[in-house]
Amino acid sequence: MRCLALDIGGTKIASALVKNGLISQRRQISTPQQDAAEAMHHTLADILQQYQGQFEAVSVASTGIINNGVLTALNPKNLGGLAFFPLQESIARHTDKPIFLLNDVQAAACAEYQHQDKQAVENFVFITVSTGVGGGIIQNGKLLTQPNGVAGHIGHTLADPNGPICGCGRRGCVEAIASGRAIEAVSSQWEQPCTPKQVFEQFRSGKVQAVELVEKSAKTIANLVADLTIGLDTQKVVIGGSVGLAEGYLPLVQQYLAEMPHFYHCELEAAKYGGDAGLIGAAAWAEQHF
Ligand code: ADP
Ligand code: BMX
Ligand code: ZN
Repeated sequence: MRCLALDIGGTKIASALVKNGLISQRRQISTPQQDAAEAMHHTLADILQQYQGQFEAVSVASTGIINNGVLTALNPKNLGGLAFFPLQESIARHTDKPIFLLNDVQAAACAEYQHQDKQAVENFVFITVSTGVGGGIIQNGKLLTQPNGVAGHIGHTLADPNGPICGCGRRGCVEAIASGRAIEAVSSQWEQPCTPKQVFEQFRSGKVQAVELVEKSAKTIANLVADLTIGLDTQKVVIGGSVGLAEGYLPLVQQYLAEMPHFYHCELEAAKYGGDAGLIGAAAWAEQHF
């Protein structure tokens, strides 16, 4: 089946045709941050138009809680204030092909789990460190999506009760400390304001304030991995997202995890599909449910 796959994140929207796990005609645009609902309707219309006549199904991996065809943002700040969006209906205006919807990180988990030895790894988690921090949990070989699409929102577990208020309204979430947006919230206030990409360049050249900021994020993710391991008997964690995949980040998470008692240890690696895990996973999900 030829699938039009979309990956809607807080920073970028990727689209591509996927057949037999192979990507073609990949495109990428920035996620609208102004008049977010109207802009999202237009963006989806444009994408559907670009690929018209070339697909048998549409599958969307999107940031947010995806349930009953609707996107509900746990952290609306990640989507230009968009808290609610009728994703299924918006796409159905432009195609009569079947439509499949899934959270972006649940989709990435689907993609990466395809490569695991299913006998050896029954409990698996994908963590993205990107605009936010998200998760896709596979338990006993099955992706957790039911009953409300919420499972996996581990970016909103507690990292520091005295930490900053998260966009979800709770204080001290992992996402409020470790995500790209959290890094930017700090680095944009520096005497010489920086983007997260620049923070990582400075981290790699040893600049103290950048090293401290990246270390704080990596330590928070290492603790999240430890909590998953001890709470769910997670056997392997794969990391993705532009922060998660930034050079030097994963070794730091691995180092912090290795410093913990052995009960908390878990195999950790980078996403094989890199920034395409959401697209590949969306297509795989559609194949499984076609
Ligand atoms: P999305 O959240 O839309 O899926 P990404 O995975 O690209 O998108 O994550 C976006 C976040 O990653 C932003 O906060 C951005 O500033 C940050 N970022 C982008 N490129 C890099 C990089 N090379 N190194 C570190 N952080 C990056
Ligand atoms: C947020 C949440 C998750 C999402 C995660 C990563 C919203 C809008 N999104 O925790 O659903 O999976 O971010 O999303 O509440 P990304 O945009 O960083 O890829
Ligand atoms: Zn939160």
